[in-house]
Amino acid sequence: MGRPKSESKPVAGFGALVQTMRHTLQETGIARGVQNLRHVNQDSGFDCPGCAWPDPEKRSLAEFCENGAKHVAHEATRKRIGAEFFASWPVSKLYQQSDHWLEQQGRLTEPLCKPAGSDYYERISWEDALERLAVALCELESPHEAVFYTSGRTSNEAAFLYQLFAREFGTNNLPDCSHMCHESSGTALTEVIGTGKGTVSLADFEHADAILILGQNPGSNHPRMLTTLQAAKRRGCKIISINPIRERGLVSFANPKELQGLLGRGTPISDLFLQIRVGGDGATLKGIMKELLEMEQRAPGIILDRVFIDHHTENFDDLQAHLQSLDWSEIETQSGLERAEIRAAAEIYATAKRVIACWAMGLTQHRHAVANIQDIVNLLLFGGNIGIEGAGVCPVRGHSNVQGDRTVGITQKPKPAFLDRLSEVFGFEPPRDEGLNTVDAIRAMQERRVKVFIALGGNFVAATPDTAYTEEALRQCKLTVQVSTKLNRSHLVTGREALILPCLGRTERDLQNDQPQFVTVENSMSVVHRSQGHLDPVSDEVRSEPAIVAGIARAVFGDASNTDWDAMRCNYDVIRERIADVVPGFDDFNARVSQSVGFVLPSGARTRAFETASGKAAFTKHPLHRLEIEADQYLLMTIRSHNQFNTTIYGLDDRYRGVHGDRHVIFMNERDIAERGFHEGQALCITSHFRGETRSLSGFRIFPYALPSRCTAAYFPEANGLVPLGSTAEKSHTPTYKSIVVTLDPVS
Ligand SMILES: Nc1nc2c(c(=O)[nH]1)N[C@H]1C(S)=C(S)[C@@H](COP(=O)(O)OP(=O)(O)OC[C@H]3O[C@@H](n4cnc5c(=O)[nH]c(N)nc54)[C@H](O)[C@@H]3O)O[C@H]1N2
Ligand SMILES: Nc1nc2c(c(=O)[nH]1)N[C@H]1C(S)=C(S)[C@@H](COP(=O)(O)OP(=O)(O)OC[C@H]3O[C@@H](n4cnc5c(=O)[nH]c(N)nc54)[C@H](O)[C@@H]3O)O[C@H]1N2
Ligand SMILES: [Mo]
Repeated sequence: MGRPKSESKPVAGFGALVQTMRHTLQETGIARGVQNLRHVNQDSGFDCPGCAWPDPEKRSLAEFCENGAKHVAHEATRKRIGAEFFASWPVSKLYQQSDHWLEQQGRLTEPLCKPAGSDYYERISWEDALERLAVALCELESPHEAVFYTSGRTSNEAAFLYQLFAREFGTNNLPDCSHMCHESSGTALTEVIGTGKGTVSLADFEHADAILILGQNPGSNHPRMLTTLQAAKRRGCKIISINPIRERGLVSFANPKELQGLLGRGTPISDLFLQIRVGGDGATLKGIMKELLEMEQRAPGIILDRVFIDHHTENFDDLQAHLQSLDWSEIETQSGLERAEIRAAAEIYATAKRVIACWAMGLTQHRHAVANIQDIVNLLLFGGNIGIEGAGVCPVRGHSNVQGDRTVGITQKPKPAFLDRLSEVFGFEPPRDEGLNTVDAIRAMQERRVKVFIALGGNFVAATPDTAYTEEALRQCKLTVQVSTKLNRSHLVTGREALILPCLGRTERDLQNDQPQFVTVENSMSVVHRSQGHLDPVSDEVRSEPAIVAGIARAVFGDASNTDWDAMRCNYDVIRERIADVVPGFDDFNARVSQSVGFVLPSGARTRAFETASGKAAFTKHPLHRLEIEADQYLLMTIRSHNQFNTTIYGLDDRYRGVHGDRHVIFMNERDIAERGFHEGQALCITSHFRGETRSLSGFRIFPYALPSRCTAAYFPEANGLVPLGSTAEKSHTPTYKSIVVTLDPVS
């Protein structure tokens, strides 16, 4: 079924080492590079900005992966751009450049302003920049005309100050990248187990008998997870992968930290690979559960954990009746699998005493994402696989602090108890009405209900759906502000006036009043720990994110705030004390975070004390959704290559999938290609269809690939223009980036 021909070759190995060296030498040079890598994920060092996979308690000297090394090398790059660069590059000309080119220009070094009517960014002093921002905010008729976006690299300290500022200013308009990421996981889990977070720790992977990995490509996006999986495999744990693509990292892994690995000898990862069709997870999971019920009928009391089900769950009978009513042929059609494959998964599950389920964007970015994730929970509850050692749910987060940002208050829908605490501690009445999520914020800008857009990190215009519409929406604003480390597309699609406020990255030393500061982050398994950079800052002008937010607050409130913003800026211990006052689980924050491994935030689900209304975990039944595409239509998923961090493009190759020198490709099954009379390399126009609306992008070349029939893939963010803004997941409102209905036409 097409390429890649080298599918059997393990990922990582020597190649990973070569790439680490290449990016490090190219961006930072050897001295700065080595100094930097020495501190990644170490006790006194900084948290790798690559992903949210936790660090083991016993760290090795090189606790990073090839892609982590790329992220830090590109942040710590010696290349710099300031006012001189922007004097020779009008915004309209920069806009013509590719994301890859923009990334290569280097770090932003000074505050910049694009005045109304001008096509150029110019230098502006920090004082003037903050003053302009304050004036624009204070001129608004209502605080709800401002939107405060956050990307998940932001530290707990900066995020806490940012939400505090937005709420004291008077709005809950705090959308974040999580709306496009794991929102579906949070929504699904909160409903059924009473917490929106995962329930496992890294140590649980040492005890699991089986691990399910759904909709995730750890070989590229969470490479350190492969070391964990390798260790689990070596002690006999079974791994089941569920994915429309046989991602090579899920097939075999050569650990570059071992001699065997360097020599290219891999450890097989998956015992069973279920190559489902796009969106087939619900059907697959229901099939596995139906099979388990039939096994239980044949051997009662062996398969299901009846004691757990009786004591700790509700609605089991409903789900059982629903599963029994389903038709096997429908399950096979909708999952794209044969019953024997589903049975093989059920058999692994049935013989495992402890099971962990991991998932990422392949699950969350679909219309029925919340239901599908709840089916994962259903499956785990069958065997009592929550709240015991070696078992549980593991939504694998993307951005390195996306989970922490939420914990400290970045959300448009804060809980009343959180607002009550904020009010008591800071002495103001925070707004109670729900704010805008990411998709609604775009609509509000387009309709001019929002006039000022501020982004604490990220690349809003490239990450969101419907690029043309979103660009137009941002252009309606009076002022757009980006707090950033590096140039990206969101600096080039501006409101009438625009500001770039350059900030320190994770790798850099942060001094406030000559005192070194550190920040904290929370990883995917609820461990809060410190992060401290050691490199000289890229310029004297860049400021830390907490300092920038505190500066904005000072400029807006003057002396009218009860909060001592300067005290928090000068000493982040003070911010942490306030976090401890407001957010449960952070008692003795400063003392506890000084321990090298940090501390784990409490969660009832981890001990089966489910914080749901009934105190029980809930089984839920969801209809078996039929995929409805017409005879000439395909499903398109938008995925990451091995050489990008979200919208940041490091290179044009996708080594594990065999793509070189091009990102405008569409992966297609060979039979589908032949059926249409297409050929490899042919340029296609892709048109998406949603509620009678169409969106088209041209110039995507065909790359034959082993995908299920009628399933196709293209890269994020190149294909974002095809994602309909209105096509979002039920309940979580996450854009359906992984199931876009498209037609394909040759470009004449
Ligand atoms: N190097 C690197 N690391 C990263 C990132 C990066 O861009 N680069 N991004 C970070 C962020 S923010 C995130 S959220 C994570 C993302 O990490 P992933 O979720 O691994 O990233 P995606 O490329 O979106 O891959 C999704 C996977 O889902 C599969 N998939 C698509 N549709 C379906 C489906 O219907 N069912 C199933 N079962 N599978 C499906 C795809 O084949 C693919 O393997 O990684 C984080 N880490
Ligand atoms: N089609 C499609 N679209 C998607 C996805 C998909 O799978 N398919 N995935 C979605 C997901 S999971 C996510 S999380 C979003 C990501 O959306 P965002 O988080 O908004 O985007 P990023 O590309 O991660 O942001 C990169 C920019 O962040 C800035 N930056 C980097 N480090 C720092 C820092 O330390 N501080 C500050 N202030 N700025 C910094 C740099 O300027 C860089 O250009 O995209 C979503 N969009
Ligand atoms: Mo993400």
